[in-house]
Amino acid sequence: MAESKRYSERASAHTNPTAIRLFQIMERKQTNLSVSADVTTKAELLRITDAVGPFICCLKTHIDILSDFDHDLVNQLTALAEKHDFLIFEDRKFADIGNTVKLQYSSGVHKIASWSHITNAHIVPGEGIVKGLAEVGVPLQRGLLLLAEMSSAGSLATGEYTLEALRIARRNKGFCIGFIGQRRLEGLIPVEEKEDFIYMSPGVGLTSKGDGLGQQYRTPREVILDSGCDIIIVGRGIYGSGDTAENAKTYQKAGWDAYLERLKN
Ligand code: BMP
Repeated sequence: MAESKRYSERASAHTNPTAIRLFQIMERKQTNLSVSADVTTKAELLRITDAVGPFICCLKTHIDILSDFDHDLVNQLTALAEKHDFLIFEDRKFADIGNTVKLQYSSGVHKIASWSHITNAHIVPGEGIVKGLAEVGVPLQRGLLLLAEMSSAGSLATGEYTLEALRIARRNKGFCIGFIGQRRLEGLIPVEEKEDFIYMSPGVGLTSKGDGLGQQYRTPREVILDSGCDIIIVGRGIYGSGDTAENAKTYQKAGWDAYLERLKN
């Protein structure tokens, strides 16, 4: 099972170039932390990114919430990704038919595919969404995550829906590198030993339990050790209050300690 292997071992066995890079960065920087910088100005996003850069394997963006987006921002984020050695994950949550998402991914104001190493999609429309995104993402060697579960209260992504996400990912292995979810799913459906999906899990907080709008938080230990996920995604727990870099360091340590503990089991 992937869960009991080191990230470096998983890097050597993987076939998707983005997944390989991600695992290598995680091992090199000893971090399974992804920061979600959900702010609305370019200056604030760049400030947070530079502060957390040394402690993360991946920066998660919501590029459509920026009120002053321009392509200089993309250039600066790309430069910071090179400076600090992390990947960029645009949390676009595509949710339309294959032909439409293909255009949304490649074109428009944001041209997501040109700069974002990883993006994600809901499976509500069926497998065509993955096929459409793959036409753009595969030639660029990008990776796709499917939303198998959500962290919010009352989420409808449960049961058979969640299992279907796993089945779709298995049929589209070259491009689907993993899931946004709350726990590792491989135990629910038999998978081949060589299959390796990355589980990135949002809804992570060390102090808060929720936000009053349905978000539910678990600790890094619950996510990595108890639920077998690979990467913790932390937003307001890091940039919400206090020293952003210090907070990132704290979450990096909590996530990595939980991973080391998991390897011992
Ligand atoms: P925060 O840690 O501040 O609650 O932010 C969580 C981030 O993860 C947000 O950007 C949100 O869009 C995203 N997210 C989530 O919270 N739950 C999910 O199930 C999927 C997400 O992408």
